[in-house]
Amino acid sequence: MTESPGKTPNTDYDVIIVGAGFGGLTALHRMRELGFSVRLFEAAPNVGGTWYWNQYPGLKVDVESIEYSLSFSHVVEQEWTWSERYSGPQELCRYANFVADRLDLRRDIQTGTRIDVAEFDEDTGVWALSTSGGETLRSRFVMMCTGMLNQPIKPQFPGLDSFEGTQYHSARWPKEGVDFTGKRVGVIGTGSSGVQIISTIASEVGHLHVFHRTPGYCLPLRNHAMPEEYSTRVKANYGAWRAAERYNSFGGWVALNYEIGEPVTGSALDATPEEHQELFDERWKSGGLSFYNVYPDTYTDLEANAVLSQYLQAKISERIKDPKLAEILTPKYPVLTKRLIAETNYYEVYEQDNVELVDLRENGIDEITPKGVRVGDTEYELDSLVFATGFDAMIGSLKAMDVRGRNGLTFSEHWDDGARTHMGLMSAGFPNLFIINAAGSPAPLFQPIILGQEQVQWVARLITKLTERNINCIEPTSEAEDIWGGLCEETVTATLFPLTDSWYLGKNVPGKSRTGLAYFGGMENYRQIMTDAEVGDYSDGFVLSTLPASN
Ligand code: NA7
Repeated sequence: MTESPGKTPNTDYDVIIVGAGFGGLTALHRMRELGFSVRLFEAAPNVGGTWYWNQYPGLKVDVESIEYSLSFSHVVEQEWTWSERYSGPQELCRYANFVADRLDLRRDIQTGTRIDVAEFDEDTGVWALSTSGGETLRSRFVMMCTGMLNQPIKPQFPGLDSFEGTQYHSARWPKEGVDFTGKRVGVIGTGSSGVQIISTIASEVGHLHVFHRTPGYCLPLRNHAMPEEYSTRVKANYGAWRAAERYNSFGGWVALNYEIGEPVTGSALDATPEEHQELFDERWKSGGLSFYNVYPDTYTDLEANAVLSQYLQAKISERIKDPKLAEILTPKYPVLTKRLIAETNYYEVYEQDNVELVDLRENGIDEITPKGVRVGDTEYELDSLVFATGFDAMIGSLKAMDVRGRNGLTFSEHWDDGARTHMGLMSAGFPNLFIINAAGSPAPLFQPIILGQEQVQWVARLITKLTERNINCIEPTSEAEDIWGGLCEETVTATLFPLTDSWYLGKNVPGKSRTGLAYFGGMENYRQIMTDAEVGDYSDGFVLSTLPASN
């Protein structure tokens, strides 16, 4: 092992990274560039993170692939070419593998190795991480790149384990695929995962029962092969494109596609109905999630939001022939307050004779039986049951891990009543441990790859400065966590998001608190807060100390 600039005695690495998604690969590359000794552990057999685990039928990334990609390497940007406008998990994993190989990251990545326990030693300020392979490795710093949508949730319906057919969760799909030909299949959940699965398997199954509770705003993805001309043009101007993406205002889901122009900056209420129509028609035609970048006040003003909600409700109703079904499937809540769903021919699926919608709005699922699913007096007999019921977002992956900070404190305990972080980057009681793209950050409302890159850069500069000054321990204060939780609450209250139950607010998990889950103040403000902390030498909300060397 090479001696790095800040090598702590009796440690194996300066930094251990957990998770080989895009955040983890970014962190590994950056820390290595700076000369730190670093090792990345990944439970899955290969890199790719969420795209390794989520390989359900029909899955497509809902941000253009050319945008949903890493921007820190000119070589990677120029040498990789996307085959589709919106790629599926296989291509995203091929891309992650390309990045790992091209940047020679693989030699510092240990796949197929879960971190079972991470334990902080208060005397030395060093973390000891025990792996599923039986090793224990010590490092000064830990970067948790475990993802914001990682820990699947399955509602605990009575009789869940009695089902005699096969069960699947969208987020843990078998790599070899599932053959549903001629089978009676039930899908529970109609978020992005459920909608994409339903649209894809409907033509293959014998009979499909969709157990449907809340209708979402589902919009055509309009995926197609990547035009060479477009790819060449973006590559020639990648720098400017990335800058536009980084400095986009509220939503941050820049629709960097060739069919639409700049994001709109004015109020929906100042525009005429004709202007609304023209803008929305253009977005509709363009496809994907380009509606995230219409009038900014659609996020904050109910009247402005209604302009867009009504447009999309009408578009959805138009696509459904049966008026009763149209009524059930047309969303009523303010658009954008729950994630838009990108789909291909979703509503049209309900015209098929083999597809049946089970309306759960009034009465939910009563139980899972050995033969299927019972709702009220009706038992739906099934061969297979698909749970597309989402994630314990933002906090789930760390709560599920055995991470023991000061006095053995775990995230499960510390975040029992909401996420407690300072700036979505660190938690009190967990010194020298950094969280990327998760709790307390703007991750749900910004392009997570960009956010991850900026957080990694911030952490990398911090570790460099500490090392130069021989400071070996940093930790936020509990008061700073209170203030950050308050700011998260203040920023979300200023928006329309609290009007709708969603994973953004933890409302998809019974009993979960929304406190501190995410920062809703926009990426520009978040970036300024990160800069201020750095310029202020981390004096606000962090405690820096030097512990004796652990010889
Ligand atoms: P989501 O968006 O959280 O969707 C979960 C779905 O599961 C949603 O339709 C839920 O209905 C439904 N659900 C959850 N629990 C139940 C019960 N008990 N009964 C019936 N239906 C239930 O998860 P996805 O995996 O689709 O997408 C997550 C993100 O991944 C997505 O936003 C993209 O960013 C990518 P509900 O709406 O709660 O009524």
